[in-house]
Amino acid sequence: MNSHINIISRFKTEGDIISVKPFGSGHINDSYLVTTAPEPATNYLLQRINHKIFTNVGELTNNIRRITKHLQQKLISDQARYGHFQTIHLTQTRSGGYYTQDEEGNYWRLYNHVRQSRSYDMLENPELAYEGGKAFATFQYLTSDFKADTLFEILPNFHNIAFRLSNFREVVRCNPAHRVRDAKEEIDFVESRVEEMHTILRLGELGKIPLRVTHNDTKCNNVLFNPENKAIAVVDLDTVMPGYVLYDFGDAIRTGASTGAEDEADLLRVNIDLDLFTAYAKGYLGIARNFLNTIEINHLAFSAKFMTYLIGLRFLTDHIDGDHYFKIGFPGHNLQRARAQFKLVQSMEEHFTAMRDIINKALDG
Ligand code: GN1
Ligand code: MG
Repeated sequence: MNSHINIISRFKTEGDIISVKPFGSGHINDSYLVTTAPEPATNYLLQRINHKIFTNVGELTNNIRRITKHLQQKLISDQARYGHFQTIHLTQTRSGGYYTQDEEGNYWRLYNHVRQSRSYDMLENPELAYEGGKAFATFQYLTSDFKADTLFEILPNFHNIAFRLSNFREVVRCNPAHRVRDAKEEIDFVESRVEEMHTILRLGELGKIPLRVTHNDTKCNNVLFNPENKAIAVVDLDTVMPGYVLYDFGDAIRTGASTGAEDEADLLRVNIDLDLFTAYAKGYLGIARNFLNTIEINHLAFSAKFMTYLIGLRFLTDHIDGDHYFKIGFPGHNLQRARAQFKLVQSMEEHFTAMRDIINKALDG
């Protein structure tokens, strides 16, 4: 805690620090909740940025500053409309920047943390899913007048299936951790769906779906809820980049409408939950139907299948590569995650007609 306090002291904070504790379930950065007293002094989220992945911390910070400023301005100018929706923001350092580097070369930043807020690794009921859908649609709407191509592309090709498949095949070919033999079934699963999974990329290349500002990590635990379980903010802004909204919709369904955890070992427990899917789609489309085009709308159900496949593919690639990217809790964790994702893809395949019908109904309702 002492070294953390030393880092925190470089930022312009309010109140006295009471505790600094590991926080959240992110797979990339290290996060700590910093509580302060007396109320209403701000609480904070201290983060050590994984600079092996986010190699350009300056541009990363610049993107976040620009987006959060934009959100803040929109929320202030139309408070009545957005009610309790708010944005997180970076805390300034005493020397005027928005991150600091320690003696070992690690980069640190400090966000405000909304008091009494919480997030869910899985959405437990349709009311939460509805709120989740509203939150990500609101984020998209609020950033719809922000010029997407002025954002720095922090992680190029992030959801580009051709790029991800080419990495995957290269890792399978090199087999650096000798894990290919035990992942045969999963490798076949990937290869048997390759054609269909290029759909969104092709639509983009044909100019049928626009590049917009997208969040690119719309896991349901990136929505903050207040004690009344109303969604109040979207967090984790590292991957805000130009992208297709289908990526954001699909990724949210992957975690927000599954009956199992992202790394559930018992695959019988992993299925698409159509009630959660219905609720999310209603919350989302209530706002987003006003700005999405028909092709985007027609591919919403598919996007859930696609993003679940894509993230499963990334977990599988990292497993075969020897676990260099995602933090793991135990050996084989990435393979277990990949299996859970692929089971969820299968469940979506089985319920695909129902998923499309749900989208169509949500459009009318
Ligand atoms: C990573 O660290 P976290 O949990 O916010 C990853 C996402 C994946 C997600 C899977 C920069 O996000 O793309 O969807 O894990 N972030 C990065 O849970 O790769
Ligand atoms: Mg993230």
